[in-house]
Amino acid sequence: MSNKTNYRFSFGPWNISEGADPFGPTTRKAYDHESKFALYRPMGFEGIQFHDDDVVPNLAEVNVTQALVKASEVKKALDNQGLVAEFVAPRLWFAGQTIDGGYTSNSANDRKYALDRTLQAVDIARSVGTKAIVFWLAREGTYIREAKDVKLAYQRLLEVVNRVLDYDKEIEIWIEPKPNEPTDLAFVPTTGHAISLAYASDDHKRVKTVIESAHAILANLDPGDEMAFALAHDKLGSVHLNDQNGLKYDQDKSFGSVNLRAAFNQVLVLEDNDYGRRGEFVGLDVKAMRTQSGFPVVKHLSNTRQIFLDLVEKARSYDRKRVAAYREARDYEGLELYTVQHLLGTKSTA
Ligand code: XUL
Ligand code: MN
Repeated sequence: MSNKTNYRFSFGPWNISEGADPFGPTTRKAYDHESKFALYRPMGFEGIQFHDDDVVPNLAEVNVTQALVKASEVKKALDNQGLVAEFVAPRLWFAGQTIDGGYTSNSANDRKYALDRTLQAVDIARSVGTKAIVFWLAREGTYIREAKDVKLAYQRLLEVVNRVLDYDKEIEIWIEPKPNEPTDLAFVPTTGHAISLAYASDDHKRVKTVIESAHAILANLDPGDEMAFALAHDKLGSVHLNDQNGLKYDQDKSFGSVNLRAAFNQVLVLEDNDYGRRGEFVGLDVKAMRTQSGFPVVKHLSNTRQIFLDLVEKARSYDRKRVAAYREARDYEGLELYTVQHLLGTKSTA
């Protein structure tokens, strides 16, 4: 039943972007990185999702101490604005050393770079005030499968998970699965893979997942079911709500903008399982359309938050007794009409 959670929302600064895609340049001016923080509270957000170099923008040019000083300064700035860091994710897909992946690269030197950068991201996370790091395993995979020994790759991933758990006894690792892009064949493509990796680790309670709607859809899976699966294992660290129009490139569309019913079912799963009661965020990962003008462009964020809240209302007014009766009678045709009319807001004829 509905728990009436007051949801807390987060997004990452990369969600305010300049409109570039692989086929064309930017269409909007860059909005100053630090000024983005001031946009959060007025729009109803309090959590910031960070990459390591969102916290320390010139990460490659500063030493370890300077990076941590910067992270503590960012924490102070966040405290002053009533904001919190939700997680820090090591960005292991930009530097030359990550061209063949980080933890699963065929180069030992490059694997060392990835591990060192990850441990530094743990320190940055702690300094900016969060105990969560996200592994979005962008380039951990291949363009052709013969390029890597897959079993060895999974062993290497597990080794890194264990190294991180051992390095900081309080840190949590949230693995964000994605089946493709930028690689063709990605390691850890689904929630099931992420959770298996968690259970194989030395302290599975500290290894969870972030489920992004679009990533689940790209794996031809239902995002709400993926969330339910993670919740059944108490392993839903966070969600990245968005939408995706079929099996294409990663679109990061506004939540519910393609498949409203699937979005409703995601909200139902979160509502019915008291998601958020321990402070978990409703995270967004959405991209504004390239055609959108303005400065800064943020409607896709406020729209997604609003669509989520509208669907929470729909979830709370969804008549569970009626649903139970349809289930009992195994009248799924009736249940379907009731559900669709409930979403449409039309008078029920079911
Ligand atoms: C990429 C993606 C990332 C992660 C954080 O598809 O979703 O932005 O959420 O690295
Ligand atoms: Mn994401």
